Amino acid sequence: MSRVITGTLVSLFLGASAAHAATFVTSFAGAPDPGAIGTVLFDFETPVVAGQLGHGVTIAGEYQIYTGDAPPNAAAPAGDATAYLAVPGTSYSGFATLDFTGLTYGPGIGGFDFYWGSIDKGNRMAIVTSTGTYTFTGADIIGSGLGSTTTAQANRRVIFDLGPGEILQQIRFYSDLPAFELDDFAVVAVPEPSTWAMMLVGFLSIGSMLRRRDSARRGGVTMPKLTS
Ligand SMILES: [Ca+2]
Ligand SMILES: [Ca+2]
Repeated sequence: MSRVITGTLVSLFLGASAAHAATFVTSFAGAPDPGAIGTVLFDFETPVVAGQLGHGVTIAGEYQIYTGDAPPNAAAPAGDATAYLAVPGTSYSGFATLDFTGLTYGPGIGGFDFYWGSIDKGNRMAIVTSTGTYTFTGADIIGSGLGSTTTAQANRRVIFDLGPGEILQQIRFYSDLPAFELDDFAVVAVPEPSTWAMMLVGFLSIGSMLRRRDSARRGGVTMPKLTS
């Protein structure tokens, strides 16, 4: 099964069953990036002007966009030769905030994923949503190999899911060590009501068809005649 389908199913499953909380779902080994699950909104190839990342999302705080290694401030995510985001980018520690409150993308975000380079113990993220603030550290994602700039273990595509009706407001990226590096931030759209309605109609049609078939089969059976 393709990762995209798996990711969608994971998202649908969690969306239907999880509590209203941002959740770390899973991650895939990188070096290079195994590829986005959702639609890439930010690849950081376009210069950021006045904090505008695109799609109504802004970035503020301490960050730099680099291409390639930038010692001692940042290292390119393994296998990534393109521009990427580094926090803080020019100092030892700091944070940057992505603000999604002005998001203009589609029907809303049901989950998101990105390629996280050289996952460090000093890396932390806070996901601020309509239901609360949820924090994750590099150690929550991988148990060992922290900070490696080359291994598949420490360079991963990480996937987060939002609960039903939960609205993403901000993601804050922190680093107490240089640095928090990421690229190709992607989102999975919340299924539109019309999509759910079509799926429901489909299920009901199949159910109805099976009931009719079952009924016809029972009606068509010749019962053995009882003779006295
Ligand atoms: Ca890029
Ligand atoms: Ca790092």
